[in-house]
Amino acid sequence: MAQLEEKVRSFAEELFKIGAIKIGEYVTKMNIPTPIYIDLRLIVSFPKLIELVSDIMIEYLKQIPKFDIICGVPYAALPLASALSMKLNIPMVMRRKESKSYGMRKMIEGVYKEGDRCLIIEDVVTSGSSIIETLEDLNEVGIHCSHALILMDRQQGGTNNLIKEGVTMHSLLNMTHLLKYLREANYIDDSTVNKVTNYMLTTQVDLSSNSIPSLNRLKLPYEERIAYAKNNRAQELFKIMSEKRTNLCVAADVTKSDELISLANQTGPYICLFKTHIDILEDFNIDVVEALKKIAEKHNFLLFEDRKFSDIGKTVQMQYSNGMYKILSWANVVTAHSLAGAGMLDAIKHGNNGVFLLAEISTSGSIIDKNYTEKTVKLALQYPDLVTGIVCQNPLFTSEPGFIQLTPGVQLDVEGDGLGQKYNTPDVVIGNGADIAVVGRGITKSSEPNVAAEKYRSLLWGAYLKRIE
Ligand code: 6AU
Repeated sequence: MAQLEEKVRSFAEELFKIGAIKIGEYVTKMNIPTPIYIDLRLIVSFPKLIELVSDIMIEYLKQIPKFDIICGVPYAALPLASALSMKLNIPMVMRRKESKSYGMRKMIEGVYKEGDRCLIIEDVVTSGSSIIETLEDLNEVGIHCSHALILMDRQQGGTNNLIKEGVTMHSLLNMTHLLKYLREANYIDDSTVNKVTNYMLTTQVDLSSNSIPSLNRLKLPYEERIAYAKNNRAQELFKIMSEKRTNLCVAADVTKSDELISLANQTGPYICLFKTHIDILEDFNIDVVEALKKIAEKHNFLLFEDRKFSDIGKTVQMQYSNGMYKILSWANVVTAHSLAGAGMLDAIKHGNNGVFLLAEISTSGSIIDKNYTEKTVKLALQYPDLVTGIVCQNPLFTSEPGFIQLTPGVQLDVEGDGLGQKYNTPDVVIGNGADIAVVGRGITKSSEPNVAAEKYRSLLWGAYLKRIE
């Protein structure tokens, strides 16, 4: 047994030496930031290491009941499963990641029969979700699996999640032992051990609950949410918001270019987003947006055209790029309605830009219902690279810290505008989940927009600090 432990220790050290263990700021497959990243795909380039791993695996097999076939979870575990299959002379099957679009659309390749007992091989387990996907495909064709042999258990809930599926997990190495061996070899220091241990304990993934409690966006500071955002503009916004200490977007709904430019100059120091309805300008000229771009750069905010695209993809594409406003050439983010569905989102995907999808509207008598709102949120979450956030009035996606809730309809001491608009105070909207609040007439109608902007910024920021406390 001591000999086996020495082999496992040397396996851990080798992993570090080949660069398969990375310490720093990374993100896991489930989009959770992590201070340690383990990339076992690298070991395909080190045959001696595969040999060592297969020897250790064979030792572990003594604890596992007999099986008829082996299946590796694609892709990282495939070379390990092949090595084991050859050493033991036990056949292997392979699970496809996607089914073929031709032929028999089989998910499991290789020879097997109903009732075969299978051992699943996996490299790293966090939640166990990849093993569960493989298990489902194997079960579908009548193959039974009750044991999985894995190289590395991150100890973040995988064991429990798999037990619920009837699978016992056997791991060669777990995070506790990995940290111990690396510390003893002086590859890492005590502070790394503490940081990773603390992370492991606080970031447990329970696949049977719909949300991950530690990922409540309402409680996370903006700077910590950068790591969860997939859309570049969302990342930029979180950065600007943290640096400038502002979650204020001004809605610059004015009809003259010089007024628009003056508003940008006056409110610039206090905002993260400058929102326009460019088509309400009576004297539009492309120079206006050139001027706005310069002010945005000077004061570090993003330009946001509230175009509320809603047509078929092809038309939206032209509305976005062409015409006299050439929105794509200057707006960093835009708004869109979700009613045309995924095709419209595919059509407006452009480089770095971002979209806020409208899931709720701030007017009384709106005909948007719960079903539409839920479908919009679902659609938005399917486009994390494109969607910066969601325009809404309620905390609809609290377990998705990478997306931004943008809430308009904010003004102090006013309940409505007589045309359907409903207002809430900064405290109320931040309490209702807003990450960025949009203030229009509360600022634009003030005799001193700079003073009003600073007042709203300070109130909104205070409410946010209270929320994350
Ligand atoms: O503060 P106000 O009422 O002067 O301005 C609110 C701004 C306007 C609206 O077009 C916009 O916010 N808006 C939106 C957005 C941003 O899409 C959605 C919504 O539900 N309500 C709303 O007022 O520029």
